[in-house]
Order: sequence, then structure tokens, then C-alpha cells
Amino acid sequence: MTDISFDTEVTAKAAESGANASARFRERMETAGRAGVVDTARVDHLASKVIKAINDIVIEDQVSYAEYNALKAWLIKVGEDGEWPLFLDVWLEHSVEEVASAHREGSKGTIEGPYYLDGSPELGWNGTIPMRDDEPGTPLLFSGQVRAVDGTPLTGAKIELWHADDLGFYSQFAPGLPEWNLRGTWIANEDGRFEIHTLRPAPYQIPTDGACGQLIAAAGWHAWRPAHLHFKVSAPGYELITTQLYFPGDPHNDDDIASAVKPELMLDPRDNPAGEGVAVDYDFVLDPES
Ligand code: MBD
Ligand code: FE
Repeated sequence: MTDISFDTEVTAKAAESGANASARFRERMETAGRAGVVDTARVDHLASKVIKAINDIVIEDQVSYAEYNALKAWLIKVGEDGEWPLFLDVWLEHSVEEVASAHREGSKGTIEGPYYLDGSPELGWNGTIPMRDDEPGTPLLFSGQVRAVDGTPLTGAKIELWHADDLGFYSQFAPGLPEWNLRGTWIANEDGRFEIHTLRPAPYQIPTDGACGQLIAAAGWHAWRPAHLHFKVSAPGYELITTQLYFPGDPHNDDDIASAVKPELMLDPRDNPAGEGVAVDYDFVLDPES
């Protein structure tokens, strides 16, 4: 079984993330209005298929009452722990993203996960992400250009970045962090270029103390995601990209619990010639809106 030896302060923090993620998701769905409403015929089609698939498994794998009741107890706990966003984003979102982005010619995207917030502080084209005075981590200079698929530099494109701190916590989800810690928005300059000053993120475990952690332990899985930076990149008239970028050599690049790594999303960092830490270049290429 996997090592899940967090200290109690750390696990208590992790427990709060689920409730916050559920509350934030609900708020976003309310502002989106009818965006969450799906056509009756489509609900009938999809719900019938899901129910049939599960019934087929029960028959095929001879599921017992003990197993059925363990499932019922677990599903109740997922809700109580506020972990539906975590569960769905870890084990299902990657397929939804695959369907949604199949037509794209520009940069690859990947899943959003449960911890995005809009409205992070604007930091010009080359600002430093908000962080604590003693924020642990290696400095990372991330620079690049936002372009259209036809090569046009996209002046004024918006680059939103969010990532976990060195212990794996996201601000506004885990308690005790400054409001916008390690979250920021950059605006590409006249050449479509940007320069982000942040820290290199650490490998990350999804919260292990709630229902998702219980499933992971019961099944003998691990809870790791490789170290990652989350981005949303957008410009008027272009399709927004939600993506994540990863670092070569991470032990979990090949077995991300959220199945969200793609070869195109691997960075190529080098020692920063102009300062401390590491530097990396990565360009974002956007598809025009159809
Ligand atoms: C994360 O930080 C994350 O990126 C995903 C996809 C799921 C859980 C936590
Ligand atoms: Fe993440």
C-alpha cells in the first residue's frame, strides 16, 4: 500500500479542500445560468447507458451484497466530504477533455481539475506571482508567446496560472494561505510575449483523508500527480485553452492518477542563465473560434 503519512495539520487542511471545491463549483454553475442543463433525450440516452453498464458489471463480476453496501456507504461519503469535484476531475474529466478538444489544431489542452478560480491579480506582461515572503521552492522563469494557428502574435492575450505550494496546497481551498497565493494573470505584450516569475511546483498528492483517499487505499493505488502548472490562455475571437504543463523526470509522469499528462505538455527547463533557479520557454497556439 502507498505511504499516506501526512501529519495531522496537513491532513486537516486537506479535508477542507473538498467542501471548498464543491461550493466554488456550485457558485460557477449558478453564474453560468442554464449551461448545466442538458436535453431530455440526451439525458435519457446517457443515463440509461450508464445504468446498464453498471448493471452489466454487477452480473458479470457477481457483485455481493457486502460489496453493494460498501459502494453505497462510499458514495454517501463522497458527498459528505464534498469530493464529487475531486472524484470526477481525477477519474472522468480527461475523457471529456479529449472529446472537447479533438478538433483543435493549436496547443494541446488537458483537464482543469477542481482548483481554478477566475479573477486572479493582473501582473502585466512580466510580473511575479503573489507568494509569501518565505514561500519555499526554486525560482522558475516561464516565458513564451501566444499566437494564433496562422502565426499572428496575440497582443493582449490573457495567461492565467495557478499552482500548488510546496506542500501541495492551493490557495482558497486549503486554509491558512494568502487569498491569491500562487495565482496570477499576465497580459501578453505587443509581440504576444509574456514572462512569468513563479516557483517550480513540487509533485502533488490528491487529498488522502477523504472518500477518494479511502478508495485509493482500499484499491492499493497511489494518490500522486506529477508536479504541474495549470494554465488558461485566452484572447477575444479564439478558443480558450485550459492546460497543464509538466517537468521531465518526475516519477509520476507515466502514472498520473488523473491521466492528464500528454507528451506535448512536457516542458524543457534549463538553469536560468540570467538569475537563480530554472528558466523555460513555452508558446501557446490558439485556434480561431468557429
Ligand atoms: C489537482 O491539483 C489537480 O490538478 C487535479 C486534476 C485533481 C486534483 C488535484
Ligand atoms: Fe492541480
